[in-house]
Amino acid sequence: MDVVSRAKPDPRAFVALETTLLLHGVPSASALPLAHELNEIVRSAGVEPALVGVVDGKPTVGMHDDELRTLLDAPSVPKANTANPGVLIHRASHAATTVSATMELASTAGVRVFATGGIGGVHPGLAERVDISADLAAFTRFPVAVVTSGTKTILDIASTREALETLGIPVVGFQTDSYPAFYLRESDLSVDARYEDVDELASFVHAELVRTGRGIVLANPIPEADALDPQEVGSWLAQATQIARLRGADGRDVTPATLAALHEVSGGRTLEANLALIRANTHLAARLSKAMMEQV
Ligand code: PSU
Ligand code: MN
Repeated sequence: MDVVSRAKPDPRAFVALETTLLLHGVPSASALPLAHELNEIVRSAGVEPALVGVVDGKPTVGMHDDELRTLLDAPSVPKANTANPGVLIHRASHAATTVSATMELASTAGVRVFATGGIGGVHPGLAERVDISADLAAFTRFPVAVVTSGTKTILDIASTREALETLGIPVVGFQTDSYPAFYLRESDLSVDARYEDVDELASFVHAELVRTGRGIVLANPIPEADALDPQEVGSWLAQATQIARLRGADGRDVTPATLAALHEVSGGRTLEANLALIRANTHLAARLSKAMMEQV
C-alpha cells in the first residue's frame, strides 16, 4: 500500500496514535489539546509520535498538526476500520482510522508500537445481531503491539476475551494478571502472561513480532487514582445504552454514540477516566518503544 510515511528515517523510533479516538471518541473541544498532550508524552520518553489517518485520500503515518486541524474542522469525517479505507482513499476523502486501520497503516510504515484507549470487541447486542469490531481480526494480520486498557466497558468483555483466544492473539498484562475493563482496573478474566518491567516486556514484544508477524494486545490497567466505581459505571452504562439506542445508533456509530452518551450521563467522569487511561497507555507505549530501540 502507498502510505505517506513521516516515520523516518527509523520507524522503530515512533509510536503510532489513532485519529478515531480524537475525532469520534472525545468531545471536539478535547481533541486538539489531547493530541498535543499525547505528542508531549511520547517525546518526553525519547521517541516520536506518529498520528495515523487519511487526509484528502492520502493514508498518512505521522500527520502534521495542520492536517489534524483540517480533519477537526471538516463537517464530518468518516470512521475507517480495515473494511473501508480503500473506498475513502479512492474518493479522496478524509478518514479517521480506528485501531484496525491504524494497525494496517502503521505496520506498512514499519511502526511497531501503538497506543489507544481501549480496543474494540464484541458488542453486547445494542442491535439484535452480532456486532464484532474489526479491531480483533486486525491483530491476526498486522505486526503491531497495541497498548490498551483492555476492552471498553461498553462491550461484552468476556465474549471479547474469548474471541481474542479463538483468534490466537497473545494478550499480555503489564503489571496485572487480570484483563482490564477500561474504566475498571480488573475483570474476572485473565491475561496470557504478566510482565513486570518495560525491558522484559520489550524483549518479549520484539521476539513475538518477529516470530509471528502478527499483533499483540498489551493490557495496561487504568491508573488506580483514575479508575471508576463499578456500580456507578454499571448504572451510567444502562442509561447510555438506552440513549444510544433511542438515538438510533447503528453500525460504526454504536461505539462513538455510546461513549458520548456515557460522558453525558456521568457528568464528564467517564471522559476524565478515558483521557487518563489514554495518557497512561501512551506513556507505556513510548517507554516500550524506547526500550525496544535500545535492545537492538
Ligand atoms: N479507545 C478510546 N476511544 C475510542 C476508541 C478507542 O478510548 O473511541 C476507538 C478506537 O478507534 C477503536 C474503536 O478501534 O473505538 C472501536 O470501534 P468499533 O467498536 O466500531 O470497532
Ligand atoms: Mn461494530
